[in-house]
Amino acid sequence: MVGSIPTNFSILPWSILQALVGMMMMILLRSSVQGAVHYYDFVLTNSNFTRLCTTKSMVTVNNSFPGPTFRVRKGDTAYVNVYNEAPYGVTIHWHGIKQPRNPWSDGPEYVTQCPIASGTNFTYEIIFSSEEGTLWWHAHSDWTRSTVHGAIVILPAEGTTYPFPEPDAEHVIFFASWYNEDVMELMDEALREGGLTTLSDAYCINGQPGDFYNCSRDDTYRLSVDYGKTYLLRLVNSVQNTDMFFTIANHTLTVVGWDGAYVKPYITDYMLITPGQSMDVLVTANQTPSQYYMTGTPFFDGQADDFDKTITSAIFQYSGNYTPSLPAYPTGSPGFYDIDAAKFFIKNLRSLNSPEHPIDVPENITTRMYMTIAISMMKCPNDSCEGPDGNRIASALNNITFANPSVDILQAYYNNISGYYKTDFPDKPPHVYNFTAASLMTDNVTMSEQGTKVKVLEYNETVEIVFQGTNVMNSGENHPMHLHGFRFYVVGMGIGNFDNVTDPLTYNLNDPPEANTIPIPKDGWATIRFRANNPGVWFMHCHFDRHMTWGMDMAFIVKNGKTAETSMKHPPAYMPPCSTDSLYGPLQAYLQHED
Ligand SMILES: [Cu+2]
Repeated sequence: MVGSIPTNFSILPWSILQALVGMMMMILLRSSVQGAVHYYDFVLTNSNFTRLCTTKSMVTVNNSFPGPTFRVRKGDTAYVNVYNEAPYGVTIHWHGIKQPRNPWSDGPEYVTQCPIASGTNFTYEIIFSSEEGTLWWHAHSDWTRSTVHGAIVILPAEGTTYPFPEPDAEHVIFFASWYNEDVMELMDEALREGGLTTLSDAYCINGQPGDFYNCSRDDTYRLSVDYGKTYLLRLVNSVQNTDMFFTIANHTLTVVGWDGAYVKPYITDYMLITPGQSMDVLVTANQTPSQYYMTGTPFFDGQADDFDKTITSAIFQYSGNYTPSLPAYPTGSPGFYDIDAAKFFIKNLRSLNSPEHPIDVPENITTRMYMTIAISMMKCPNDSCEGPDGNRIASALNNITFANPSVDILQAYYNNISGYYKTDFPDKPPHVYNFTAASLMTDNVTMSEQGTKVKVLEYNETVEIVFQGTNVMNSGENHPMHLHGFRFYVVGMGIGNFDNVTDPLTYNLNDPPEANTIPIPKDGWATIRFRANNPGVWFMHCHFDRHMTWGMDMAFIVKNGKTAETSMKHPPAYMPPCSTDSLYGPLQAYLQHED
């Protein structure tokens, strides 16, 4: 059974020593691990890619954009050896994989590890536990996620099957952004000047912008289908800063999975997927054989109107003999600003909650947090930044703008090294005001405080977080909040300021969906619950990269339980040292010290 699962990319040759070590580990692990063990090599290199008639050098894994998909079964373990031949330090995150007791391999830079320096390598141990469906991996340092990403397909465990009829075939549909310029340089410039970030030039499906862009038609991604067959499409959104609507002209979609958990089949004409989310959807090729566009359309609900207003496409192409016409365009695709369509889609997702896929929603809550999400500002020396009044544009959770420490929080916590983080992340916002008022530009709400603050949780606490979207800086928009180390239940969602008397009465505790990334509604709230049964250090942040780098982040420390099985694993023999920085070093800490 070991190594029996095919991969769609070539695995680089192992040295004899590595093979021997691997065999020994397999023998050792077979007694304790149920699933198979997989080994992959990721080589990060700079190479040339051309889109929109523009050629640039960018960092990818194994020279592929998107990077390799790997396929495992529920309960397997994978070892991924990352060789960093990029010119700067990088880390990789295994998005949505809980990594029980194993924060050492989670990946966010300066939270669980320091960057893998250029010219060195690091092996991640990825422990698949309850996840089933589609998840993904991506770089988690600065904006390298833009080009360093790929899908993870997690099949049902051996001897089990999908909770729906076996599809005839399956394909990954991977959304990403394309920038004509170097993304790291764009980010660097924006952060130095303290203003807005540059918009992307295109969106891509499986690395290709599609028919509606210059110089792209010849390479549009085509999905060949046979009439009468049913396909499982595994969608991932790795777009940098934008939610996407997905549609296939004339075809109905049945959503069956979200973030590596099954949902009750939901039939729809369109889907909404935010950066950070992955969704599984069934589509049957039951229309007149022809060509049909699959489209990825941006969804935007902010006031500033600053987003890339282009549409990516691919072609759902029937095999067989017919006279090809122009592909049909989806008439029911929601518009860029269709906030009702976005809300309607999210509200219809429910967990499967079946005997084979039960849920366990915490009911007796021991830790409650009320967390405001805001775009904010910080003072700049001589008011020299590009934000309003010469301030630096930032973002915050409970008014705290997260700063990366120069030694990662996990190492500082495990080795009891003081001075790199504080444990006073607040349980509620420091000021109460009308969070969703139409105009919120006064200094007492717009200025945030920078710090590296964590919230400490005892093992097995039951946690409820009410996220409160705000209109601070008149910049209300939805924020896809992502939690590492857990999958949480989304028990409620609404518009306006959260009312702690009436709004809990609307909670769904029967079949709330489980997710790792949830869009908090614009000028609204959402409530999540999880059990803190995974000891370690776990990052939580907005999955719009510009908001993440502006500081819309925090971390949880979950303490060990009383037994070895409820405690963190020991660290691997080698962790990347903190002496080497990623391209710009611990950027936010640097910014903090510039004045
Ligand atoms: Cu955000």
